[in-house]
Amino acid sequence: MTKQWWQNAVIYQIYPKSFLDTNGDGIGDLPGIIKKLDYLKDLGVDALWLSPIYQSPQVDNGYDISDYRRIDPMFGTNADFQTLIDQAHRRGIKIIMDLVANHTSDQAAWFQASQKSRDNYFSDFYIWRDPKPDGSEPNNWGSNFGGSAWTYVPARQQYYLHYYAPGQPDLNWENPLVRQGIYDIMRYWKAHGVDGWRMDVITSISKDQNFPDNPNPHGLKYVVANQNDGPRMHEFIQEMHQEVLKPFQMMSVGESPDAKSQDARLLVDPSREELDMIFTFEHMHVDRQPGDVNGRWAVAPLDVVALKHILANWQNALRDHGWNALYFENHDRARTPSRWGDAKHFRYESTTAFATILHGLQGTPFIYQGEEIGMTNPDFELKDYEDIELKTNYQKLVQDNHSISAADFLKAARQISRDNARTPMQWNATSQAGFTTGRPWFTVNPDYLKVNVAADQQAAQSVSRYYKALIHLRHTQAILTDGSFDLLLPKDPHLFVYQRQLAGKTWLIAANLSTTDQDLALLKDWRQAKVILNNYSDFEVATTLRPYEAVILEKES
Ligand code: TEU
Ligand code: CA
Repeated sequence: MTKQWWQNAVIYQIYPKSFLDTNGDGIGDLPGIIKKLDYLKDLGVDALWLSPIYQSPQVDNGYDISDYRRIDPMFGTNADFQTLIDQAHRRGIKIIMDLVANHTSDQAAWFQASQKSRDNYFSDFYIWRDPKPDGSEPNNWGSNFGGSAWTYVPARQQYYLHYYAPGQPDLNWENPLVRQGIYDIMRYWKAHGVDGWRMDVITSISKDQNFPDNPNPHGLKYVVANQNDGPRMHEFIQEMHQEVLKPFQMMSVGESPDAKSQDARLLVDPSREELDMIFTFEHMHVDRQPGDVNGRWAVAPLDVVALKHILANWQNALRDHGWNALYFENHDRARTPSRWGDAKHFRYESTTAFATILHGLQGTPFIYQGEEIGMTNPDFELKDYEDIELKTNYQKLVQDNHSISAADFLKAARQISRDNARTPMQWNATSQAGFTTGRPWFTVNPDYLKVNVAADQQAAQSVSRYYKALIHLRHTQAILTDGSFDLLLPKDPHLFVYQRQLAGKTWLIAANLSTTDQDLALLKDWRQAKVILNNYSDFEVATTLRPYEAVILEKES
């Protein structure tokens, strides 16, 4: 099978607000991204996914869009974005935009019209329901950002649905005019040169039209559950494929919070003509207590066996029936060395060990800004955080439910909260890490004097040099894109080891994901092997891997 461009690609995610500020207002901007295109080219990435840059009231950092055809002035102008597309293309770098199609901002023209009355052209663009006879919400659905998923509007004497903030009303995909409106937006940006889409919570677009109460095992007032994979989801995605993705040849990677490896094929098997790839959340849940009322704030130590099991299942399930999107970090996830590794004692080693494991798999690797220099979680206090998810969940769980203490919530926030990834990019050791000459919109991680691009590039142990090597392998070694996959030692609680094979070549990819030496007896069969990559400069094939030691070895058969 001939490969699509994205199957040989490494994609870099930019969170524009925190990337580089060029006008001193403390907010990253499009000229900042343009300025760093040579940096990104040098890193070797093939495409950039930009988190939303459209006009937005910023209730959820741009995931609440009020005008899908206009760049938010805080990021620059539409002309700046055109320059970015053109300059990126000149360097052979593709541009992927974030499509937020499950919901808009409440300031979007569609919603402004829709909320006015029950009988205008836009009345049915959103999901409106009558109150219950006692005036309360239509059902017990909860918002991801706390409280009910329904907000009452007196002008209509009805509630509208929002899975996220009240400022993020859910679109009514049952309405064909809504669907065509979204496809129009996609074609508009295609005309400007955009190459593909990352689709925000795309699996939430179809809702059960009976709007049944969610099961309520913990006896809560509002329950967040069953937001994905609604009855018409596949139909809607297939329609989008026919209307836009196929005729305009746009790449797609959909966010799919509930997808498990068994059902992933339904979204990404090419024969079904839906999406190219999906982001699963399954492997993001390997450090939480299952079934806990506090959800993702009920943190637990990393379960390496579960991580291996999940990633291996995805490798096997999608072989010849789809393609994996490989990621550990993004703007909703914490920094891997802090979350799963040891940022204090083994920052370089643990960052590169997890990178080796991820980039050795079949699929398209995604790198989140700062990941390539091993950025870490800041140890903030509660007052320092900005994120609406964190604030609303604190209110709900600590102050209303009393199901977690303030101290434990803070501990969890430092471990897994979304803000960990959103601190400004650390370019150098000058004031504000070189991110801005002004006051940054969000506190720079105090470790920037040590952890920054300039320092990393000079360092003997350079995380970015290691990432460059991984990206180079992805571009030159067919075994990474096509080779078979076999997980070894599935039950070992510390070692992540697997083999890839193609055309008489075998690669052993092995990492010790612990802080102590671990025996790996099978290495004795690899004494003659060629070392493709390693993260300890004095690596020799022995039968022990040191803390977070990682290696890729090659044998000809
Ligand atoms: O995320 C969807 C989503 O499920 C997360 O918000 C979730 O709450 C978090 O990852 C913890 O599990 C997408 C965007 O990536 C996110 O930034 C937005 O806030 C959200 O949709 C709403 O648009
Ligand atoms: Ca700026």
